[in-house]
This record gives sequence, C-alpha cells and structure tokens, in this order.
Amino acid sequence: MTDQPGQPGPEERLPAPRPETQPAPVERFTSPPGTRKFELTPERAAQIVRQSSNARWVSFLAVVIVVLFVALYWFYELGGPLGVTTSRLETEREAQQVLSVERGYNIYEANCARCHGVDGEGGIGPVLNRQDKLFQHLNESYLHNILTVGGRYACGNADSQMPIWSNEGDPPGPLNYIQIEEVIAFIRAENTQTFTKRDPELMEPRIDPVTGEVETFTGWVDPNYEPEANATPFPACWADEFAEGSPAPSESGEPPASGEPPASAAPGGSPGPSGSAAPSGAPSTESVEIVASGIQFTTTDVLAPANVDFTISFDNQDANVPHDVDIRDASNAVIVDSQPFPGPEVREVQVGALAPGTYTFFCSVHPNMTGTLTAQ
Ligand code: HEC
Ligand SMILES: [Cu+2]
Repeated sequence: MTDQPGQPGPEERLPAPRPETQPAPVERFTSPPGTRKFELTPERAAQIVRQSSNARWVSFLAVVIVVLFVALYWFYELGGPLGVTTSRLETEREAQQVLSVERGYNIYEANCARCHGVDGEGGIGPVLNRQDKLFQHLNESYLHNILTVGGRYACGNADSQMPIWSNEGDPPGPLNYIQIEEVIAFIRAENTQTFTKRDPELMEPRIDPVTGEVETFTGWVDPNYEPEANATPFPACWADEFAEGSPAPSESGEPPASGEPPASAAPGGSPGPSGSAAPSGAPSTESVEIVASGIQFTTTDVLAPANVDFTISFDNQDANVPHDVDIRDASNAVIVDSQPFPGPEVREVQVGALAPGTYTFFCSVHPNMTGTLTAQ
C-alpha cells in the first residue's frame, strides 16, 4: 500500500515519445484539371450569355405575373378604377343588405302589418310609409329605440298599444337583435330598389300562383325626397302632428264665434259652448253620440237626423291617444273634417245638414277606425 521509495508514481509515467514523421507528400485538394482551366472559350462565353439572358426573362416574366395578379386581385376586391367594376366587397355587402330587407319584410308582415297596415299605411298604429316621416323622424336609432322600449317611447304614453319587440327590452320582446336590424332595414329600404318576397322558412322566392312570376316588393323610402322649404320638421311625438294647429274649440272660456252672449247658453239644448261656427248658425237640436275606445269606434252604426244641423258628441276614451271623427259621403268626399284630440275627453263636433243617405265616419289618425252614419 505504501509507496516504495525509488519507484516512480503513476503521475510520473509519461507517454513514450513518438518518432518524428514527415507529412505525406500528397496533394490534398484535387479537382479535375478542366475546372482549373479558367480559359473562356467563345462557346462558353456564348452559353453564359444565353443562360443569363434566359434567366433574366424568366424572372422578369415572373415579376410581371405577380404584379398583374396583385393589381387584378386588388381591383377585383376593391373595385376597378373609375368605377369600371364594382368591388367584390361592395357586391357582397349589397347582397347582404338585400337579404336583410327581404327577411325584414317577412318580420314586418308577420308582426307589424296588423297594426301599421300591410304597406305601412297606418291602422291602429300610426302611418309609417309617409315620406315626411321617413325623411327624419323614422330614422334608424329612433326605430331601434321604439322597438326596444315599446310604443311609450314615441309620446310617453305608458298605456301604448305598441308592445316591446326587442328581446333586449324590459320585459323582453319576441325579436332578437338580428331580426330588429332586419325589420329596420325593411322600413328604411328605398323605393328605387326591387326586392323578392321569400318564403319565411326556406327563403325560396315566392311565386304568384296566378301569373307564375316571382313576387316582388319595393321599399318605402324615396331617396330623392326633399321636404318643402317652409315645412316644419316632423314632431318628435307623432301625435303632435294632429294636436298641432288644433284650435281646441271646446276648451272652456272661449266665447262662441256666433257672437251670442256666452252667459246665456244656446237655448236649443246644445250642451257645450263649442264651435258654434256651423254654417247656418241655427242652434243644433239633435246630438249623436260616437265613442272611441281601444282604438276602435264602439259605436259603429249611428243614426242622425237628415236635413238639419246636428252635433256629434265625440267621446274619446283612449288616454293619450288622439282620435277624431271625420265624415265622408258616398262619393268619398270629406264633408266633415274635425281636429283630433287625445283622450279621455268629450268634444262636440258640429255637422251641417246632411241629405238623407249613408255616410262613413272615420278617424283620420287611425284609418282602420270607421263606422256608418245614416241620415234619415
Ligand atoms: C298592437 C298594435 C301594434 C303592433 C303589432 C305594432 N305596433 Fe307599432 N305602434 C302601435 C301604436 C299604437 C303606436 C303609437 C305609439 C304611441 O304613441 O302610443 C305605434 C308606434 C310605432 C312607431 C312609431 C311611429 C311614429 O310615427 O313615431 C313605429 C316606428 C312602430 N310602431 C313600428 C312597429 C313595428 C316595426 C312593428 C312590428 C315589429 C310594430 N310597430 C308593431 C301599434 C302597434
Ligand atoms: Cu283614432
């Protein structure tokens, strides 16, 4: 175990020296002699020229193709210069818009037409298709709001007949936000454009069974409509259209226009002091009662005396809903045109002598409110 003196330790054992060697006298890097001949023969030179010219052509053509492709694709996507072609994105957007309007038409017909009319001509709900309303009043955000808040958004009438439509409303209505956008797209669609009526489920075009042709419709908005220069803008609450300019004839305190002293009431039993502007000036002796309730005339068949002036005692029982009672004769000429007023209120409407016959009375605010008046 212990190191013996005189014996070399392991660390002292060095490798045995190698004998000196000469590097091998060989050429280490060799190549065929041809490559080392840098002589440019005329053939080689010509070949090099040919090759590089070909290569330049190929790359030039490649660049041209790429550039042309980029340019053409650019125009394809974004539209040609000077409007030669319409852009694909634009076309796509238009197709989307058309589809929204066509879906909106179905939503409108299914949900809104019963109150606002098939063509928006009005009924229980106010008219929607009139250019002066569409121009500013029925803009997108207003439509959005009224469909989310319900009819009370229009005039603050808490008892409005118009329910909430959007499922984002409180309480939620039946239409989701896409359907709301679509019905708005329909109301705002322009009358210069023709759309296809489609089956609501399959969105297949509807075919008229008689003519065999695809049924179409056009929008309501006239893009060229300009309000008349002196026109007042449409009021924020649609009902103000009817209240405005109303002379409020039956408000108390106004002396009758006939010049009779107001203190001595007309002797003929005419109960109100109102509108004694009946053409003949004779005090009306007969009174006919007409009642409006629930956006309906509840008296749809009334009798009136013929050949004498009479009064309609018009009872509007609908809170905050304006009604009036106008009369048309058999030839559709309007012979009595009274002013609408919001209920609940009773007002007198003076009617001049009528020839015996049948007349139609109607509310100018709600075209579906009609009744028959028979003078005899
Ligand atoms: C039950 C009848 C009824 C139905 C159904 C109905 N509405 Fe109405 N709508 C009304 C009434 C009534 C008003 C008037 C609101 C008020 O002042 O109380 C109104 C008001 C409106 C107004 C505001 C009009 C204006 O001139 O400011 C718009 C817009 C409207 N409705 C759109 C629609 C749409 C779209 C639908 C279908 C999704 C629809 N309504 C369904 C009854 C209805
Ligand atoms: Cu009415």
